[in-house]
Amino acid sequence: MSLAQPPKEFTGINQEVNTPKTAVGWPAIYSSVKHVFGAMPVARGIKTLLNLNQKDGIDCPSCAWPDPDGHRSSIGEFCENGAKAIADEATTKKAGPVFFQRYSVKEMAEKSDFWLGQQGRLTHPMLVREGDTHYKKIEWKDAFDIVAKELNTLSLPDEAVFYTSGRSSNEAAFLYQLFIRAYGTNNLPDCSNMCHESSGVALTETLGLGKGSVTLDDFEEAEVIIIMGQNPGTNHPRLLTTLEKAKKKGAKIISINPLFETGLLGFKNPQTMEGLLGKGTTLTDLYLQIKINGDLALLKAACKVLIEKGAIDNEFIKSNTENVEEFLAQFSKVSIENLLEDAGIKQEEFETFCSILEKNSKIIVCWAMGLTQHKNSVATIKEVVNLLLLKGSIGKPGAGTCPVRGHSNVQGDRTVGIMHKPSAAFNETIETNFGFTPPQHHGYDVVEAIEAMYEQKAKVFFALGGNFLSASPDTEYTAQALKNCNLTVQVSTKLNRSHLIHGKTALILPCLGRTDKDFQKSGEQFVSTENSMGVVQKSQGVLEPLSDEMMSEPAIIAQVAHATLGEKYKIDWLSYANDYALIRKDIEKTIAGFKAYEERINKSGGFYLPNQPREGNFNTKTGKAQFSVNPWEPINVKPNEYLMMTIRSHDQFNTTVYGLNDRYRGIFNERRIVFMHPADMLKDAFKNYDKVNIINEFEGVRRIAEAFIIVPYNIPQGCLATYFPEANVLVPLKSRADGSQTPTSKSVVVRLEKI
Ligand SMILES: Nc1nc2c(c(=O)[nH]1)N[C@H]1C(S)=C(S)[C@@H](COP(=O)(O)OP(=O)(O)OC[C@H]3O[C@@H](n4cnc5c(=O)[nH]c(N)nc54)[C@H](O)[C@@H]3O)O[C@H]1N2
Ligand SMILES: Nc1nc2c(c(=O)[nH]1)N[C@H]1C(S)=C(S)[C@@H](COP(=O)(O)OP(=O)(O)OC[C@H]3O[C@@H](n4cnc5c(=O)[nH]c(N)nc54)[C@H](O)[C@@H]3O)O[C@H]1N2
Ligand SMILES: [Mo]
Repeated sequence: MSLAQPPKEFTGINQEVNTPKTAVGWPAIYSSVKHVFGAMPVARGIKTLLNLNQKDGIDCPSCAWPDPDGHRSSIGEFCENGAKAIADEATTKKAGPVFFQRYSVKEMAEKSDFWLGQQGRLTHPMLVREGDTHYKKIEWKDAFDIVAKELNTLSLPDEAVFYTSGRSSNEAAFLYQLFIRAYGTNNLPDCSNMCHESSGVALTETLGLGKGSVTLDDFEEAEVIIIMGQNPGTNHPRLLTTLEKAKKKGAKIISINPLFETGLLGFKNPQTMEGLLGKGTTLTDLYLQIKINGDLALLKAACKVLIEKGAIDNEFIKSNTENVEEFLAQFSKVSIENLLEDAGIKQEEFETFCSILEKNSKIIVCWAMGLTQHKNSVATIKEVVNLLLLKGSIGKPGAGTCPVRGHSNVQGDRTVGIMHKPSAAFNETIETNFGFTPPQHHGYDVVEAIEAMYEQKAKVFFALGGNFLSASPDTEYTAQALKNCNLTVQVSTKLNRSHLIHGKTALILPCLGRTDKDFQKSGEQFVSTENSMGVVQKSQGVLEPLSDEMMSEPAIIAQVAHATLGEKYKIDWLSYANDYALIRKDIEKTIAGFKAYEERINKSGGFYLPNQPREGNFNTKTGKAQFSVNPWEPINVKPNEYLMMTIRSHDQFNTTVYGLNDRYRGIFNERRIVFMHPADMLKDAFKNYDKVNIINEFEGVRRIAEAFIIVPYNIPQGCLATYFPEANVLVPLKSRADGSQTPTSKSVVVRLEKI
């Protein structure tokens, strides 16, 4: 049995065929209450919830959707899944030294991800060495010495890899990258490489900034909002409130998704009487049930129609864009019928789609992982930009790009320097401000880091948060990569599988989370984060930490830096840990847009970072927005194969499993399932709930995910869906998005074998 994957045991599926037509409402309130008060005493629960997403409160760690700039509801500016994230972090259960004495590493690895997450907060630094069966408690000082010694004995700094997950604060992330660069490497893979990297690349190349261009206010002015490849009912529930408002102001909502996701169909706002007692608001006006990866074909077809009908903004195109001639020239050879066939969209629905686009010009396109995790993701997102440019829908109120970020500070981490490909200008600023020459050559991203560890070119793996093993593709290969390391270090709040599949020596360093109070020498600290729309805001914990032995992320990083580099440079590492204002001061010196950081962050609600595309300015080489030509090439799927997407259930946060249900999709008590169209089941002679193994053979390597249950579902023919991380073993490390290297976890070619 492989211990790198969750156990292959069934928990007993229960499928509700009639899935709900509205999201949230009472069931969501019930679920929030159950999770929060199941994990902690009532007073602690109430205190945490009331502070969530309030100005000066805790920035919810669950997603990066922004909070309203103006009024915030005093009874609760949070959602069901925010409540679950908080319950997970603010639990009073502890996984301390006694817990680690009780369970060997092997015993823990045999447990499910759900079980691992239920064991409580990590409270003490723990160490396991080669040959040990159990993690043992270690003093902090000794832990820092182990890291420093290992880093200082490597022949080159590039033999170390430093991962970041998107929950870290700006302060922690800035200090971390400063230490890593001073140490001498750009090996800074981060969760973004598996997430919105494709958006960053596509938007930088076309519009000059790798971030979205809209604010929440734009949603109230928009005429059309397109939601592509995103399941906000589960992953960004507060977006539903924004959509409801937009809808009431007359916006048309178009959803493009292979599944009829409940959250996109209807919404019962839990903060209004009407929402709780009435029928709720119907959200989507036009639902296009696209085939997996059909988006580029659909967008291209729509561009062709808009051009033919003359429904484009010639004035905008002329003054703001480049390459339009090349872009237009491709359409003589483009066949709409073929594109629609590939996308799986009916002619009639396509015409409705085009007529909505034809008549309106204030268009916002939102997207998430359904667009970013394919081979052609960068091209697809560039096609989104093409469509918006044709309509003049960028840089004006009510219109623009909206890549909806995942982790609550994934955008901020990048802004403050977590990047494996720093620009020459960035390196220069580091040199000027900190007196050392940072490495100029680029470092590893996630997939390159895995390869380097596998090939033993990298020997130390350090993670600031996250669950690298389970989040990464090709689980078995990644497991071997981690096992090959001399040292793996995890700065974490909760137990996960990356603690159990580890290097020859491994450390767990327990840190404070967003909900925890953080006292340092200069007094109580706060941190700051940047949301999906570029608003930087304060986050302050309100709960007493469960143990005196937990350290904050900035303190851990400062200590590691001090132990490793000592006085090598004129940087007083430990002073940063005493007072985070000093880190903010250095962020202000180094990163554009943070002028008067300390003053502005202390103002209620925070501040917006500059965003040129929002103003209609494009920081590309020529100062113009770029049209691009993105050829459509369907993925080669043989007759006995399927295209499979790996998605999130309603009861998980990435690799953290909160429960076994996926309520909106009608699935209860099971995660090892594969959604399949009944006609495909008939074709392959499968019956409901048959058990299968799923196989991928990319580039001749056989990958197998054992023991899944077939669930009949309304999904396009030829397409399958499974949950991440159970199916990550099938995602080939070498199958990546062109231009961004994001693993193609939404288009895995597989076949099924009955067991
Ligand atoms: N509660 C909760 N909140 C979260 C997270 C969580 O796990 N739980 N994760 C956070 C993170 S890090 C992220 S990145 C976001 C993720 O947020 P999402 O991107 O919404 O998450 P996924 O479950 O990956 O959903 C992808 C959606 O895209 C659709 N899809 C898949 N392939 C295609 C395609 O080819 N075309 C189109 N048009 N649609 C497609 C799927 O049917 C699904 O609805 O959420 C963040 N928020
Ligand atoms: N097949 C497939 N794979 C995917 C995806 C997919 O859709 N399909 N999605 C990808 C995406 S979008 C992402 S973002 C990645 C996510 O990859 P990661 O960010 O690496 O994974 P998470 O599951 O979010 O990490 C959870 C762990 O973070 C730690 N943690 C939580 N809060 C804190 C904190 O405040 N500080 C610290 N130091 N640690 C903390 C806890 O120990 C917890 O166990 O996965 C990617 N992998
Ligand atoms: Mo993500």
